Amino acid sequence: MQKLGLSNYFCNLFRYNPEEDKDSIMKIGLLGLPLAGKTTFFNLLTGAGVATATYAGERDSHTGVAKVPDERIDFLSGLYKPQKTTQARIDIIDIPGLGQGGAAEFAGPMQDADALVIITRGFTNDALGVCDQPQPAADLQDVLTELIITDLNVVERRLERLSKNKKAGKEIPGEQEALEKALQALENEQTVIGQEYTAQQRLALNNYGLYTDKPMLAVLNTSEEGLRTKEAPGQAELEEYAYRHHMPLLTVCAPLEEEISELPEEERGLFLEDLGLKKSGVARLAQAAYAHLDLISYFTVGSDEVRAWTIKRGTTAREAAGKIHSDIERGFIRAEVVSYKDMVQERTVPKLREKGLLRLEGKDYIVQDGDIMAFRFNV
Ligand SMILES: Nc1nc2c(ncn2[C@@H]2O[C@H](COP(=O)(O)OP(=O)(O)OP(=O)(O)O)[C@@H](O)[C@H]2O)c(=O)[nH]1
Ligand SMILES: [Mg+2]
Repeated sequence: MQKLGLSNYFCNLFRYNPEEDKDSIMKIGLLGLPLAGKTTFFNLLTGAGVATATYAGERDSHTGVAKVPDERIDFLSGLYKPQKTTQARIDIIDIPGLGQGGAAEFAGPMQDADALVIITRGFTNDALGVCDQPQPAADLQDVLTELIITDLNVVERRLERLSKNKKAGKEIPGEQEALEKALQALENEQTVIGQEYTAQQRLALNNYGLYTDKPMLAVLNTSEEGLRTKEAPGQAELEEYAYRHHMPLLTVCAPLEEEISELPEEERGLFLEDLGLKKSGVARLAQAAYAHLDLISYFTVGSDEVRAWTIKRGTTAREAAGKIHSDIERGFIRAEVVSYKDMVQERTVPKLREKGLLRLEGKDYIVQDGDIMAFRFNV
């Protein structure tokens, strides 16, 4: 029997293969109209320092990694002083401005995304010739319409093919009904994700990676003044529009916040506070995305590594173990679990054990946000 972590005084015996969890990292696609500030926002999230556009015409997408800030992981790291601390990651894909080619032009990078973040322009910039009064709600609607049209094409084509396949007896259960429901929504200018489906229909739809079947968040990229006053031009309309479409809305001033993110860590807080912001841009996006996608974190701790893992709320202990390695999921015996708040209170394993706060849980235990977990398994 092997153990991962906790009861062995947090010594992680198991070396997982980082290659294996590549697919399980959340991917977020940034999109919007040209010159909305997508690449600037991408730089803010990833620190990648990609050159921003001086003209609308860039056709390459970029991929980078945003590390998800979490004060809990900072605390655990302080406690265990591990050789390595690994925050949760989000892969960010910066997609060029939607232009004449429409959304279909970026099918590759967008299809991969687990969620889409639509950036809207809330600033004017004379040097760039971006002088029109911002209309972020109209811009958001333009992007949504673009996505709806692209999905509509896919769904229509698929339904045509399906009638041929049907004759050949190659039907996926639930597919026809799911696509018809999606078609109806799209024809009414609604998103695919906004409809209700049976489990079977949902499964069938998942194969398509339709754009409007992805969770979406909206970002208003405004000026410094807009950020301070919370009354940027068009902000009220955008708030209303996003609310009606069940999209969380984040307000940023991407270039200014990017500058702040380059300052020494101890200075950043003051500057953010001065702008009326409690957290960095990446922290605000991560918080909104986790809530909207119903994601939570659990932690593994040890002298070698303290690490955050991202899972869907409702995940069982056994499935959560599979995030680390499929062997641990397969050979799962038990999980040793400590709640984060108990760890903050007691701080050592003997104390937790003494108070009965080190729990043994079986495979069907539903992992809670902030759980510190170690797995016993047999392979
Ligand atoms: N004044 C002002 N300028 C901004 C703001 N955000 C971005 N910019 C500037 O606008 C220009 C375009 O920004 P990008 O981030 O390249 O915009 P983009 O959406 O990636 O543009 P495309 O990829 O070409 O569609 C850059 O020169 C930015 O510095 C902002 O909030 N205020
Ligand atoms: Mg760009």
